Amino acid sequence: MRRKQRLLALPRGVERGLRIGILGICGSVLTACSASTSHEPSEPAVQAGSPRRGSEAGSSQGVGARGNSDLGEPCAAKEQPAAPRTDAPTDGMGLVPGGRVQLGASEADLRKLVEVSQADGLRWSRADLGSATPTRQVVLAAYYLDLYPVSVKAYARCVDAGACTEPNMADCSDPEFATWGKPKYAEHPVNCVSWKQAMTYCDSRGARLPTLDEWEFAARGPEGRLFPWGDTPASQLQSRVGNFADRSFAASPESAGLFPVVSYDDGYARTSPVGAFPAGASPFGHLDMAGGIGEMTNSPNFSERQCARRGGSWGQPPVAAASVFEDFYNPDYGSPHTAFRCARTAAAAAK
Ligand SMILES: [Ca+2]
Repeated sequence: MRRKQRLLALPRGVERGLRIGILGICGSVLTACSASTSHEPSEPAVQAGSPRRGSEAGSSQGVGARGNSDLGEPCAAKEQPAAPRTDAPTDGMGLVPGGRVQLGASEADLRKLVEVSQADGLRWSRADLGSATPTRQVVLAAYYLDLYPVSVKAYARCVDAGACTEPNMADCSDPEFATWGKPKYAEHPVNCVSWKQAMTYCDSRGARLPTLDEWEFAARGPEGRLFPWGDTPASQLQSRVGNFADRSFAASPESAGLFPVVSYDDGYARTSPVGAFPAGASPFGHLDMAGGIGEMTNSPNFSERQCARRGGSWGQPPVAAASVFEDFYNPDYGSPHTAFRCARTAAAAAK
């Protein structure tokens, strides 16, 4: 029942991705989606049989074309030491401090999400949200994370250098909404890329995809905010904090009446340029972690047999941008609602 309701609530492209996703790699090897980050589950504990998650995933040394034959399995952590770095990154990353952190959706968070969804006319119940992202204590090493999702322009540089391959429209759930190959989208996130392409891009910079734990902590900070900017949903704010299924989306042909029309209007019916909403910055200064486009992590999802995606999308309502809202992607296929940013373990943490 819950799955059916979620499918109805998600945009067209995501629905198709979900249907395709039944055969996803991660689901078929779910028990192999392992973790090396120390987890200490708290209330409620992760269900028996749920994947252990979060880890150092495929770090590497050096920058430049490296080939991608050793990226590991989709959303399955590579058990290898982090590559030491001797300098602070100069390629648009921001530091996230390590330590013991509390993650996941508390019962209070879940009640708030229900309120947010109902305020936006969705009428979701607590049962519709399931467990969202279960609460857990995690020890994270300090890491750097891209301040923005990877743009088309940035990805094109990797393609031009011969280290990356172009997004494959044949494997994109809705190529009509792809940002690749369209000059006006040069500053927008590159979408319609697979997990392997994302990992290859990050690897070319001596980086990797973030784990779900890393992504969530960067978005919520030590206060455990529901959204990067705080606990107030976008539709109840005066300032524009991100790109969601808003009034602009509702006026577009692709909206197809999927969601109730909210009062919020960010001005974009589809994707938006990276960094367009500085008011939506996370506690550590990262942008676009809510709305805009869903982001890959290199961790399996909790209750769906796919890889974990977070952050909400231009084609999802504001509630889906809550940092604990459970969503996922098929690693084998691209989607216009999925992009990525890269992470790198900080030097001090790698020693
Ligand atoms: Ca929008």
